[in-house]
Amino acid sequence: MYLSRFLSIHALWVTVSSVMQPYPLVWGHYDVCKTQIYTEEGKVWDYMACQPESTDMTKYLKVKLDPPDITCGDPPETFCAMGNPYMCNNECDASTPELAHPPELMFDFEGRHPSTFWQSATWKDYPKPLQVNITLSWSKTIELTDNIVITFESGRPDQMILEKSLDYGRTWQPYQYYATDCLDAFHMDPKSVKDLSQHTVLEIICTEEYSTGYMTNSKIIHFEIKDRFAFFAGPWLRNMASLYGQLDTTKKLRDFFTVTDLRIRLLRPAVGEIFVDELHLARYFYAISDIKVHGRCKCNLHATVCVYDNSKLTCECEHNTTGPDCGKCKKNYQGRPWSPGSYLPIPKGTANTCIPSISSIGNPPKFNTIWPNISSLEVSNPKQANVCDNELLHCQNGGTCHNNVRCLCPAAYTGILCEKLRCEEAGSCSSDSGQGSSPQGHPTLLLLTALLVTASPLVF
Ligand SMILES: [Ca+2]
Repeated sequence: MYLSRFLSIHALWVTVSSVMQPYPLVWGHYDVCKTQIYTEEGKVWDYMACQPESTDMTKYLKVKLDPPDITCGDPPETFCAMGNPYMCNNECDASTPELAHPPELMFDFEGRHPSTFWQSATWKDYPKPLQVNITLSWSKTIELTDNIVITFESGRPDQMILEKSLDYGRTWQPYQYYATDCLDAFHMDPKSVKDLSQHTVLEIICTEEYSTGYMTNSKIIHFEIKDRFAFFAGPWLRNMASLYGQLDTTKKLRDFFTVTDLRIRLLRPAVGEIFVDELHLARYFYAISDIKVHGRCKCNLHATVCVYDNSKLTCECEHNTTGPDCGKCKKNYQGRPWSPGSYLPIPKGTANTCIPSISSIGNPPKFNTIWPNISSLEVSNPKQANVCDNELLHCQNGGTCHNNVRCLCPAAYTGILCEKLRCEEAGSCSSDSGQGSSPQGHPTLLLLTALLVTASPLVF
């Protein structure tokens, strides 16, 4: 008795299911999916929201160039030196390793001098535009966690568009336009990320910040992820609770930082002058020494590990979820609708584990029938089998939780958490049912907002 009380008072955290990983400052914890704890009931699992560590995603991508033969050196050609358009005896030769500039040199280890870089053929077909698409594909949804940084070895392009895809390259949306003259190139007023705000953070802008010509020192182009985070988390990203809250409740914001592919569309090389020097077209080309993309596998807060196997990234799903992004419940764990984990409440979040299917733990419940006590069934984890409680698994729409096994729903509602309108199930809702007074479409959002407000005082 004494021992059990001792254990319950000093809850003993014994087993960590996942290898503890150092977490980047920018995202905080969420590095453990579950731990075993001792309670008076014995050893049970305690589940938390979790996500993989943010890492260098260029190790896992496939790169594709369009046109495919746009890399210089086949046949060998000469080009002018950076900064000296009249020294045009540099050679690119694809068949000589020391003189070749293949695409993989955009992703190799940098820090050496001189830099290694990919280079395009020169603009010898002027005035036909010299355009190159560089597509980076992960075959997996990933979430960007840091700025995309592209380092040029040539001058930065006069016109460029960074695009993203969320559907493995089927459709593309612009992420940011880059030009020496936004109005002229894209009919857009030039803007900087600093001109945006929380309310306009998703606006797609054209920036002139990164396109100044040939002779300048800076070679870098950014797509500013951190500046966008800072609208919610403050300039030093200290108020992460605020950012997490927004990501949890605003799908558009979460999707903004999520990609399966990126595409760099190089539309016009650095000219640096008003007119193209037609006598020295070997001055004009694109060369990129490095591309940085930091992010993590999107696992819907149901995994800390993302494995790279057979050239493919896959989440190692916990919480009885499955699929490449842990986007559905495992077979026999369909006891309630799948939902992503939640960052809230800070710092451990909510796992939203999939629970055993009703058919797998006994007879399906009927309305007005109390479920049998689940702990008496053959369920290995009584804690996991909770259908509702007063902390995280709230019954929705005014329902009350009965013995943690069933929500008693108001007459108009049904579903395991009273999340569905009864008329909807019967197909007899009038057109305005479910609107207005019913929060049926957004119970999670309301719950999260409530958690957010109680979790910490937030400054937006
Ligand atoms: Ca390189």
